[in-house]
Amino acid sequence: MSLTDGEVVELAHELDDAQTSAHAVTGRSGGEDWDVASAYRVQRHLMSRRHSRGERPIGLKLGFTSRAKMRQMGVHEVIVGQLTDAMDVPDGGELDLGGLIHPRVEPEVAFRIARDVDLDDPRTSIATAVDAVAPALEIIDSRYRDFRFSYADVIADNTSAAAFVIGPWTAVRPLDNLAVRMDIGPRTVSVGTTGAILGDPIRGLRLLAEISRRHSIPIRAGDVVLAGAATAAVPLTEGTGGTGGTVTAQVSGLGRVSVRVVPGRNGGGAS
Ligand code: 0L1
Ligand code: MG
Repeated sequence: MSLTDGEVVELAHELDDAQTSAHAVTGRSGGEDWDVASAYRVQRHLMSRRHSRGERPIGLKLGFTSRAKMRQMGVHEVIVGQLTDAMDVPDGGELDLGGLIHPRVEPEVAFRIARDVDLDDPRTSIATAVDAVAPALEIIDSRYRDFRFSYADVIADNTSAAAFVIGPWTAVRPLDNLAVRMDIGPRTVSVGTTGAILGDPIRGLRLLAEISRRHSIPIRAGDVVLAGAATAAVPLTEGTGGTGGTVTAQVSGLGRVSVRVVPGRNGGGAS
């Protein structure tokens, strides 16, 4: 089912308000899915609203990149979201939980895109546009209550994107089997390998180009691309030590990236 322009605008405003007020909403599907093209239209409208408030687009992210997560959601395609400078937390900096609803953190790898990618040229290989890779952390924060959403819902919600941290950029190298570990404070909370990201994170770039072409999402020089999670996301709650500790991801051969989590200076906080 395709949405009307009015429905697209209404849903984008609802999701944007949920994000700015840190209050969760219910997905529109009530269990039934709606069409992916409409979902990317909602995402586009949502992002143009954020851009008009002064946020600058600085990259893209892939989601549902692990086979296990795809199976769990009954889908066969990754999803693409958009990053802005407001989501960018410096390596070693602070993540304020105040404006977030129920954040989770996941260890990732990131690509840096050196030149604009011409998505209309069938010979384009986005992998050749990558000039550096880095360890990364992504903080996801679904605007839907209890992270309950359909495939289209989560695309409309900009794939739960909330914040990200990029570690030191380093020369491009094989990424198909690097050990990944994420710690919160002294505790290791997840371990995995970059192979969990589509067998090799580089594969995500071709899928990114396909989806970006289909839904008119530009890929520009200087963009950061989050390739997807190497392990399950971990809630930033008291129980995980994630409301006051330092989260560190270590990717073998790439180095480490960290962020200090500070509980809700703006009065809110993880629930
Ligand atoms: O980055 C991701 O893989 C998350 C995609 C959205 C699904 C979720 O919120 O768990
Ligand atoms: Mg992610």
